[in-house]
Amino acid sequence: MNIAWGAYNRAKRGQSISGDIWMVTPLNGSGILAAVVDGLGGGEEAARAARLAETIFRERAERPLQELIRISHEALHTTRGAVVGLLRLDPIQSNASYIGVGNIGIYVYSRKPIKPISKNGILGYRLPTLLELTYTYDPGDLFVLYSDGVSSQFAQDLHLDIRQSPQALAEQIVQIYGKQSDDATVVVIQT
Ligand SMILES: [Mn+2]
Repeated sequence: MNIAWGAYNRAKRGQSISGDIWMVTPLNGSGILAAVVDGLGGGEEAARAARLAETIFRERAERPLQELIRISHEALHTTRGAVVGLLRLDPIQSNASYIGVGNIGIYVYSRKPIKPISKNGILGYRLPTLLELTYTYDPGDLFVLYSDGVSSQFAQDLHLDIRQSPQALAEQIVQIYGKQSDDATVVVIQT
């Protein structure tokens, strides 16, 4: 079964540059690595920190999640820092693994209880004891990664059509639940 995904980002009101960066990259064989990175502060400096983490994730996408977090933590010492949600999906094993550091949200539409959480911390400054959560998902489950510029209330919205395309859903969540006061990013992955 193929994975389909969509993503949408917009900068906070009055800014042309978003300090949030998202990434979805295919893995050798099967599966994807997805990330939402929110650089601290705003504008170009925030974006620089977030892009640095994204580059590391993209270039080493096959490596264990904990290693990716540790390497990016070292690399971001010279930046303002960033918070991150990092998700790997393997559709052959129906396996999902997640590590979140800082205020990045993840919500999973699934029949089984799949409720990953992020731990407090900041890449580049203070790494928590890493908590890697793994789950077996059901094909058809829908994963949503989002930055703190998006209200988590979307998950309670029964009027959202979660069967529309992942791209349309990502755009709709940002349009309805994005906060004007922050950069807003949503990545939707349909398994
Ligand atoms: Mn933010």
